[in-house]
Amino acid sequence: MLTRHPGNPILSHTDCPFPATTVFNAGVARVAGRYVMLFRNDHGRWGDACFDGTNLGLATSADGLRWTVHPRPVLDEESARAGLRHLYPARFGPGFIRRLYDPRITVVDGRALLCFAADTAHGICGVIAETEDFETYRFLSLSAPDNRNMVLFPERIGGEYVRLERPLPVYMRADPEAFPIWMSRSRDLGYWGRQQPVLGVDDIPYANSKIGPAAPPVRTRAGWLTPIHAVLKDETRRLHGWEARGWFKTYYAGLALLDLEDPSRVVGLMRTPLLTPKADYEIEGFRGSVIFPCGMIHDADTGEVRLYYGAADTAIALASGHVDDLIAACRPL
Ligand code: BMA
Repeated sequence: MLTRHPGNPILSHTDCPFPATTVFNAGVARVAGRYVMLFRNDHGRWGDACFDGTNLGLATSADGLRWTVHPRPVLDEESARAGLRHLYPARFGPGFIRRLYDPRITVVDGRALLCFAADTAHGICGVIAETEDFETYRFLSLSAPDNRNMVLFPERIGGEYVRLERPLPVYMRADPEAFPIWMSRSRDLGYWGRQQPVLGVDDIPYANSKIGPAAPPVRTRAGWLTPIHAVLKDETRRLHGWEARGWFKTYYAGLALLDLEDPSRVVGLMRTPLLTPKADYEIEGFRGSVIFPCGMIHDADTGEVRLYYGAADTAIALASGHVDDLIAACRPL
């Protein structure tokens, strides 16, 4: 369904002009005629399972293939905390944000919006921020813990902003009725409500542990084309990786189609993975056998769909296919 780019990985720590160790899970958008990428950088010692910190780096490109990394990270634990203090002046002291990661970019009504996960003193939260230049950010919302993997739809639906998200306690429940992927709506990007469950682990034949939103959905004639990540855990199979505790989870990319008017309705689903880890750069790294997409670009003129994904929590890779094949692969639930 998808073809891996022959130049993969398209970006890694060696491309960064600042301390970088694992560079992965990147949000990508096309803005004002160029490609913009925000990526996660865990920095520390190569091969060491403990990192010194995380930040988000910025890269730009004319063709979405060859990237230039901005000289400095654009957000780190401290600048993200400062941004949140500006939004909610009260309580966030030094060390409030321990890690920030998995950025996703969506342009809605011409506004570039960033969602990312923040491990905080209170638990994992989803943050939404707005930017004009991708170097400075205005923070708009912080979710209550525990929630992450937020992705925004690129249009308002029924006049409202819509996001997919993955509250953590839900996926931790062994109940097949528990749906990890949820949706919520907002009129102003600050107040979020009308939450609804969307998709469960039991819907995904190749997952047994957790699933979550991946890249922001793109509009097609058949519905919102919506990538997900899906996890299969097998404690009898230790996978490659520097992960000190041992690593047993394979992360696949999967694909769903959501109804254009009511995206809580799943109208199509791929029953097999969209991408399975098998290239060297997907198998070897900090956590081997991980494919984690955070960016998808649809070229409406050619029908090409590009999926940007983190490979083995170590580098950024690209695979592409045709929108018609992807739609055809999603069968009704
Ligand atoms: C998830 C997130 C991702 C990561 C994945 C695999 O829980 O932390 O950032 O890519 O695990 O390690």
